[in-house]
Amino acid sequence: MEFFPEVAKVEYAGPESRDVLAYRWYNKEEVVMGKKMKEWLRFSVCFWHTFRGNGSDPFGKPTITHRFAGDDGSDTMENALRRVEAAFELFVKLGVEFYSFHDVDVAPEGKTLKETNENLDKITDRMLELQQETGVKLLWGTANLFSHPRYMNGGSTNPDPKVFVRAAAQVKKAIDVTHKLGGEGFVFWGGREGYMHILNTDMVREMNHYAKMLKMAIAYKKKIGFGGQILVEPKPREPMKHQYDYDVQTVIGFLRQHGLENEVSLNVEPNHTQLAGHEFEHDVVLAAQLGMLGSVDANTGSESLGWDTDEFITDQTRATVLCKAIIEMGGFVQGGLNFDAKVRRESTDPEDLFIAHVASIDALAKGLRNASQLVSDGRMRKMLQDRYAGWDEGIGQKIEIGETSLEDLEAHCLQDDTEPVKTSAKQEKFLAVLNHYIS
Ligand SMILES: [Mn+2]
Repeated sequence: MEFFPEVAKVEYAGPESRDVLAYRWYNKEEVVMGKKMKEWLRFSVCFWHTFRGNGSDPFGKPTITHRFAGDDGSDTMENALRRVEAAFELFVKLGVEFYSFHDVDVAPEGKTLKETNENLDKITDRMLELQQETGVKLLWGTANLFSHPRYMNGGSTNPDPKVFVRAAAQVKKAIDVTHKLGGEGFVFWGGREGYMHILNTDMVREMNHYAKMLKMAIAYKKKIGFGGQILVEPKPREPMKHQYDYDVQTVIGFLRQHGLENEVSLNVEPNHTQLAGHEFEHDVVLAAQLGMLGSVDANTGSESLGWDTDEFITDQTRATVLCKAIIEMGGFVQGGLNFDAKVRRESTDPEDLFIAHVASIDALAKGLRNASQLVSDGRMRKMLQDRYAGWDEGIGQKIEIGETSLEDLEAHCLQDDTEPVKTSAKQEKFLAVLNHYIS
């Protein structure tokens, strides 16, 4: 059975094409800077928005009730099995190599944990067969510890240990099925790991409990021989008023506090970065430069809105700076560009799902082409090196290698008490040069 009969397989048609269901820039086998485009970009479709998103918002009921032909909108095993078939049809038609999912996206929850686990086993057995039939692989799996009412006060950070125990059982099972499916990662996104009010919250105790959960997950991963990376996904707020995984710098501090910095990488989502008050690319660039960028949830937000809109990236400048960071870190090892993005509530045609993915895949493919020129020309790198050139010699170099004390620097200053020469930061020149690579 065909689940999306209105859409054919999306092919590369070249830059002259004006077809929104063809790739103009994403030619997956083409080599760019020594690697195939598909190896640089490692595109992944997320299961939750694409197959479980129904367009509902806090003010309105679902607008998208039938995602694919034969979707009866129910949360039954029969519909869940149809849904995974439809999902793999979409992955193959888009030509993406990877997908991602939460446990509860793919299989209905039962009345007991045992029943829930049995449902998950059945569905993931079929997913494994579909992976083998199509060659599509699992980028990462995750446990949803935020939707069910039991998690309203948190999963790993819940004041009630009984909820922590239930969350741990769910994490174990989700790691098991991720391992079975050969997943390249397992993500912790702490949507409810935070607080709504500081007066009723023991922050340090909650964060320590969260570290305990991560440590148990790492121990279990090693015990069963799961080779995927463990990832934490920062987000500052929403649904909670404050979330402990605020941004990349906060999470790295937390990981180092608990000795987890070599065991856990970061799954960075630009829309979350924007909610933390940073520029779109800030967290991607920082995590990449610190060697902690495991994967990216490729999406963007709207500056005019204060919440997580999970939009597909279509902007060329954003796509280019994102790909610049990926090229400069040498590409992903086990991560990729996962479309944690959704079509709008008002985009109700099945083809909209395809058009959205094609537009973003193409924007990022063009971004990769732009960034490869930018990086290989080396102009911007030279401008950056020149700005810091003082640190490569003399007193700057001595400070960097730790050979100076405050007394040394006072003596140095007394010897040469001239004012530092004012040096332009050249921001406008950097932006002008960036634009030379965006066409
Ligand atoms: Mn995400």
